Amino acid sequence: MDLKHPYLAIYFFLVLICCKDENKSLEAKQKSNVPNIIIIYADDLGYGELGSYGATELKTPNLDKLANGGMRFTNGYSSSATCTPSRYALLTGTYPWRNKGAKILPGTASLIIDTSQTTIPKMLKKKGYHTGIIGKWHLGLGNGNVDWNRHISPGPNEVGFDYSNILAATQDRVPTVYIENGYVVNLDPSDPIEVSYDKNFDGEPTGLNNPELLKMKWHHGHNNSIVNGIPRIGFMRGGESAKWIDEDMADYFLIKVQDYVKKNKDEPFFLFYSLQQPHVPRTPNSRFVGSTTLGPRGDVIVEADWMIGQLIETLKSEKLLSNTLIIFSSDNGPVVNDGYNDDSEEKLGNHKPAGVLRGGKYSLFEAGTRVPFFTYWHGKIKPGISDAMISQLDIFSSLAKLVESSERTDDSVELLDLILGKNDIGREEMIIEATSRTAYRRGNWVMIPPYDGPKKNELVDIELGNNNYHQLYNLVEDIKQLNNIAESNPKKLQELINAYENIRGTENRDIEQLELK
Ligand code: NG6
Ligand code: CA
Repeated sequence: MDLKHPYLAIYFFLVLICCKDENKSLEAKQKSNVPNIIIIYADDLGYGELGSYGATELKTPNLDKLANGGMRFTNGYSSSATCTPSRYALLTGTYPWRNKGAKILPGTASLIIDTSQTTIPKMLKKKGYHTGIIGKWHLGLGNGNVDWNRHISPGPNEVGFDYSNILAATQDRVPTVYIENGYVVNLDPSDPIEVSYDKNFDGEPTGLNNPELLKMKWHHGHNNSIVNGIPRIGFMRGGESAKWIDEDMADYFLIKVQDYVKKNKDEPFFLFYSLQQPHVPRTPNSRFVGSTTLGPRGDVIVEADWMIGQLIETLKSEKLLSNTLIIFSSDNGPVVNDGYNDDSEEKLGNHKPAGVLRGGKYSLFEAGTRVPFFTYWHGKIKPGISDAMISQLDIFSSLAKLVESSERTDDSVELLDLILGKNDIGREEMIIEATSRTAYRRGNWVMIPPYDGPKKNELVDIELGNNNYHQLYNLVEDIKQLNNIAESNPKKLQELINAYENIRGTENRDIEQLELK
């Protein structure tokens, strides 16, 4: 620029001021135009558990209203058949098998999301969102050897959440306390918490040794420390005043959710409402006990449904409903007996948690990862049903597009138009995962490589998908995966193996090829 020329310099100065102002007003406009975003994430809710997905033995009116009033996906998937990997993938937009740490974690595990890694809340924060997580975390906390009596970090607040109020791992794992922004809630410093997954603390009762103290009996695992009459995984001592009451947990988180919405209603907010139901131990509040004929497992699904109804009422009364995009899904498929004798098997009756699908939680068959998945935006998304393939991985890039962020991740396909019901084009292929094993879906085809290990987990009564030969299914002709057509379709099989290895690498190939006939 020739600043020797005074008029030219003034001109550029004016242009600069103008542009700055324009940018500012654009930013302000964008801020008010983007919707609030709420992801509601159930824990172990299967494909067949909602009325809108065909359930007949229990009623889920609030979730059905959203599912039927929005885009309901029949081919919506979690990334994994267990919790931690699915949550990792959802928040980071990255396949869980790329991170060796993304497997079911004990309550003392370190944080598995790198604090320099991109996440949905980080991406949204850059676009002016306030971000919060309320409910289950299960992605690890700290860097090893957490002192539960001090500030616990890194955790959700270090990977993008402005506000967090969480349970560290699962409802069945210690520590059984709420953690708000890195601090254990209601902790009395004179009664410090100690946690171990290796050995019990001297003199403390356990589920194994003190069955007389139990109000819920364990079936497998779950026989360490006893909290609130329920035996857990892991040992814990102290922190008496901070221990949660399981039957109040849903109300506790709902109140936090409602407070969060009210407090942040004037700015765009992103809320990850991470439900603990219907994971074990199933502990419905007394208001919901007996609300189904299915025992506690059915009752907590109805409880969760009621909580969502209350959240919708709050959005309505705060006049936020038409400016809030809601995404609902589940972290993995269903399991009936996951370690406690809670009548769930005895009272299951005609309820089919997995719907028509084969397998369940922990399984490479469809029920492991194909889950309820719908989007709702009052007045914006036209009600519809889509058979297009969508993974929870895709939420990252789709939300980025929605808020005009240029961030994308390699594994996350941008499917904003599908999510908003503007087209019906889903992803073409994906890897699914179940306890470190992976399979591949493309179009209507799914290929499961050979795996060692039991065909069935007898304790939870679920077929895992393991076999010593390749499996190939056409999901449109055979949604139940009963006819393995690998042998009669060698070309198709090879095509899928190649495509699978293209993404997954050949890491598993030696075992797999060995078994390939
Ligand atoms: C398993 C637990 C199961 C559940 C699961 C995690 C035993 C025998 N089983 O190890 O009860 O807690 O881990 O579930 O301990 S998830 O949904 O968080 O992945
Ligand atoms: Ca789960």
